[in-house]
Amino acid sequence: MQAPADQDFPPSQTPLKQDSKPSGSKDYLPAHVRTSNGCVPACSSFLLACLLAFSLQILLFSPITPGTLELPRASSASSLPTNNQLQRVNKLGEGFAKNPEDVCVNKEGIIYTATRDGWIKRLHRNGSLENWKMTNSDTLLGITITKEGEGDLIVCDSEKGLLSVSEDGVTVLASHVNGSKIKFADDVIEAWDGSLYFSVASTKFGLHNWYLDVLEAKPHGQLLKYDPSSGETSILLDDLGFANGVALSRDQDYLVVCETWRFRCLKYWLKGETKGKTEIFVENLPGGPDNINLAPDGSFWIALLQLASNGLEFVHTSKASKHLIATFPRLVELVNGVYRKAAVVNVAADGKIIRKFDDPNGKVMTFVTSAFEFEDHLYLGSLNSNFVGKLPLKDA
Ligand SMILES: [Ca+2]
Ligand SMILES: [Ca+2]
Repeated sequence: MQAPADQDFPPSQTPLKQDSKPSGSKDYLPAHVRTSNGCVPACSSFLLACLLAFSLQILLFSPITPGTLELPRASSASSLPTNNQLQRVNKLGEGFAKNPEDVCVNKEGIIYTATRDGWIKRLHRNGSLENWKMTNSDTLLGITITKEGEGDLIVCDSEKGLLSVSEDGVTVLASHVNGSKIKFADDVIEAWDGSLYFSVASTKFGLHNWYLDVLEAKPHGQLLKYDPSSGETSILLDDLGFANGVALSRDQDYLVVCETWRFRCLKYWLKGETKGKTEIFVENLPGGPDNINLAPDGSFWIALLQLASNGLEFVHTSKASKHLIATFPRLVELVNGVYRKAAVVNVAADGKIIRKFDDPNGKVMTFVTSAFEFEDHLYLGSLNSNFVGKLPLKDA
């Protein structure tokens, strides 16, 4: 507010009004805050104390020590036109497949998924849905079928580690690495030699707190290898930004591992002169990559998560906001965009994005976590659906 023209006060000094006492008087206060019993200063102090206590509470009880997250920049990939294709899906097993995070199809065309109620479910070609094997776990994530779609099913359990599921039952293959319990196993793939490559999304946070890893934005992810001949598990890569989907190239000369909150996927070489080295496969994706699957033509299908809500992107560069949200988990739903839309991209073996399918306003599908191509159809898993989506690719 501007002072009247006939008054000239230094900017730091509040003008005295007519009823004010002279400066230096013991109980001097501007008239607008002075009261007869002096309760306003007490109230101000109380409010200040409350604010300090609130801030301290947030800092002391915040479960994260945040860094800042670099959100994807505008690019040709982010400007791929929206096309509502994911709104065209047929809903398989609707009502009987709770949050099917990952989907795969075996050689005979039987669809497998691991659901939140602990069942490994199978969808047969005739449309029937079978509760196949019970794992007694509500934290199942990525799956794969061994022997190129003809063997057993391998499942990542974010509590127990790596499980093998066959007609004979459920076996834990790997639960520890270097003496530590494997936490948050996320996705797995088998190589021709029987080795199982799998990801650990976070060694710090669990499945139910996964978004805290995004808010913290410090790399706690790993790529592990299980050797079936020795039964040993080893760490291949550390310090990954939420290690998620894993897939092998068509020739199995490299493996791709997704780093969700880095919006990129890495290529890890398994053969040749560059064996053991990593390079970027695709970066600046228009969403956080979740599961990835090799397509029959040698390209890859990657499900993308909307990690930031529109208009609330600033949260990811403000440490104070991150502390506040991490302390009050209900706020997570507000800033997390995964329940608002869905997208999958098809990326060529050279890392170029070929096409994108989406549901831009979450009308039919949100939080799509997996896309698996089989016989000209895409099978879609989601952490917010009670069905497996089936999309015909021929006219998409
Ligand atoms: Ca998988
Ligand atoms: Ca995943």
